[in-house]
Amino acid sequence: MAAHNPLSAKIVAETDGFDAIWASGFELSASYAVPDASIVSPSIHLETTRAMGEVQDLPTIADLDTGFGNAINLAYAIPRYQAAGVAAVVIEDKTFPKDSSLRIDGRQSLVSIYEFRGKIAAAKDLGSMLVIARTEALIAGLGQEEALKRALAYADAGADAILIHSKQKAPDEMISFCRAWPRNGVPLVVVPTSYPQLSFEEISRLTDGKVRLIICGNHSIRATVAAMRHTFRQIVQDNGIAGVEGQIAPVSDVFALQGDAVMRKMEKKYLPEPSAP
Ligand code: SPV
Ligand code: MG
Repeated sequence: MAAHNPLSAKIVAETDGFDAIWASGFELSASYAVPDASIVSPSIHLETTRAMGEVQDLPTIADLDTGFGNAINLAYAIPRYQAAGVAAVVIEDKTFPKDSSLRIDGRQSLVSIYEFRGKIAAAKDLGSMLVIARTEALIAGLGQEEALKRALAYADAGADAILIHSKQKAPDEMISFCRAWPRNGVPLVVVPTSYPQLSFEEISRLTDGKVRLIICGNHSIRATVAAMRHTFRQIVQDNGIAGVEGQIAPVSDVFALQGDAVMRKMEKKYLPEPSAP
């Protein structure tokens, strides 16, 4: 499940049923109210990813987009994300600066297979986390043959898994790619934002079990936006805050998410009463 800050990561972790945090570039960009187009600075990206890991224990999958430039930029980034404690990184074969895959008429240009293999090699050489190589061939409209060619080359270059992204409203091209994928030893990853009609079980069944990771790419920020809008409108409409009281989290819940229990223990231990010896 996607997260965009430590609070959302913590809420993902406390929801029984998710295996990992998706430190989504789309969500992080949206949380700064800027496009998902390599605009958020790498230092904010790294710091937010690190801070997400600090408050909960699920593995974090870092969305490194294009790797902040070429293979050299990525080579410098990888040890920093390793030190930040991430379990896996996703790198995509778009040119830097990237544009959002979901954007209608977005700028979708891809680097050469040769160049992207260098990025996979850098990520594998300089870190020990899993490297998920993401091809945007279907997003760029290049078709299944190109997507398979790229994905096979990325698997040969050492990628631990392949993320195949599609923004078609029907899941057909994703399913077709997965069925044609010949490397059962290299699992596939999907982000079903555009084809939400399939359950996770259906995705697994329709892809012959080759999809082993399903990323809910933006459901944390979209839930947040919808909830805030609803609450704010009602407050204005009611000309008061009483009406939303039963719909929003109690302050005690927010205290709990802030780790109040831990601070109380520390207070007892490290802040003795003035009268105590
Ligand atoms: C993200 O969540 O940042 C992703 C998935 O990369 S998508 O927005 O669908 O490209
Ligand atoms: Mg992204």
